[in-house]
Amino acid sequence: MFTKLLIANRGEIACRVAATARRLGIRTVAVYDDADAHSAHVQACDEAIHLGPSPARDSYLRGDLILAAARSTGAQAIHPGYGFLSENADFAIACAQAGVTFVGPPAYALAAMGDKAAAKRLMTDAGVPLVPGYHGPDQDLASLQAHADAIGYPLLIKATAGGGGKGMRVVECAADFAAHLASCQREAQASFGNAQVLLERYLPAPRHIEVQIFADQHGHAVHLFERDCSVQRRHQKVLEEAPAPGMPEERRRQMGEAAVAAAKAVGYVGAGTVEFIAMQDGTFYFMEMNTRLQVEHPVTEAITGLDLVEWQLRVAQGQTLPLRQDQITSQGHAIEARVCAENPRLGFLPSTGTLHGLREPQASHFEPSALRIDSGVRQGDAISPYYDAMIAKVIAHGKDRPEALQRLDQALQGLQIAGVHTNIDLIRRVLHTPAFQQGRIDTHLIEQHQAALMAPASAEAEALAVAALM
Ligand code: MV4
Repeated sequence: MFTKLLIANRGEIACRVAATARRLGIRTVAVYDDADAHSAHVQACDEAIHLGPSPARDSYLRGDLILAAARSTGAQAIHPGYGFLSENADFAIACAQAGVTFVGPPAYALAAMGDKAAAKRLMTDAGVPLVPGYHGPDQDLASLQAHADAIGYPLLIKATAGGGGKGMRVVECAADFAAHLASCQREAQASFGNAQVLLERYLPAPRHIEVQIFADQHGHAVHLFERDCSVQRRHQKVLEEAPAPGMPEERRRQMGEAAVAAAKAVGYVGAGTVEFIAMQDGTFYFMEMNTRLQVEHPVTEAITGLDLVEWQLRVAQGQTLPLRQDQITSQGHAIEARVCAENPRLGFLPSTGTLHGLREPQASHFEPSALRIDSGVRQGDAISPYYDAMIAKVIAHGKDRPEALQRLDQALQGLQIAGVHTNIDLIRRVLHTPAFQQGRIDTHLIEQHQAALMAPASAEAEALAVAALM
């Protein structure tokens, strides 16, 4: 094992990685910007190095400063968390050149999966199912229009350098294609410095089901089951659960095998997520592969009882995977809610300010593992406009889905936050919709229930909420 790890991130994920490192006896180095000098992640680590001012490009995205911090503290490895430098192939290469272990996949896998068209071509060869579409090199209007007409409408134009919903256009008919293509290419060029696009048949109201995979440096690859992340708002996930509601065992096996085939096709190493979209009839297609540990990894940890950060650290040091596929099992149901500082009544505008109050619900003495709260902020901290507005991830586990949902609802009711607006009320309303309760979920659920989810709370409920804060 390496003896010192630099954590190139902030907030809850930096705290999360530090907790596992501490448990394994690895010393930790935090990095921080001007605003984070006294933050939770700095206190969670043994040492800390200041990077620079607050915009991430001057601090958490400065690979050169982060490598200098690793050198000056003697850290042998860097865990990038998620976001920031976690999927940056150039940074992975710079780490290798500096003789520091990057706790993540090899640069070639980051590059291969970062290009969504190249990733899809790889998957075709590996026999992983793809949405009918065009992922080739032709990029002129006439060729793309011909490919689009052959695929049929409605179709989607996606930036090959995009992902997570950025740089996407739905085209309803052939006559609209040229205008949407031009607008998508402009946005792709401006956002990613790359105007390349791919075309796909548009699938209405799909489910987002992703499979957690792990691979080691010795050619072994396994999956740790799936997560259903369909409940989202404008591509921001709101609720994530495992296993996916209503998934038959046979399809779980097929998706798991497809995800492992995807990982093997790129020679993947480390933790990864293979994202599929699934139709209501169960048909599923490869969407993209995320080459990092994801925000929602705790639901997988809850059902498998495994520590994914520990696996990442073991794999990064050249150890073989701790378990074979037949030794990985799933128990019960887990669900995570992302509690964010935002104002649903103001179009989900980030709600910045001081977190005057933060009181977490108590875990049960009898079922301590039924509730987990991952947070990187404390009472009195500022919620700044610079970074994402997530205050906490609340993860509940139960013997089955109804028990997990009930425990999450109860935990959210007991989570008291003052000083900023949050989406807690919205999440609890989603949990109470009959569609969600029955597991009839898709990516349009929040949109479809917009009116009921956004209606002002009754005077009585408001009064209770206010009383609870006093
Ligand atoms: C799609 C789709 C429908 N048809 N592709 C959005 C994020 C990116 N990872 C994939 N996305 C989609 N791709 C085809 N061919 C609908 C979505 C989509 C979506 C996917 C997952 C989670 C939420 C979503 C919300 C809107 C659209």
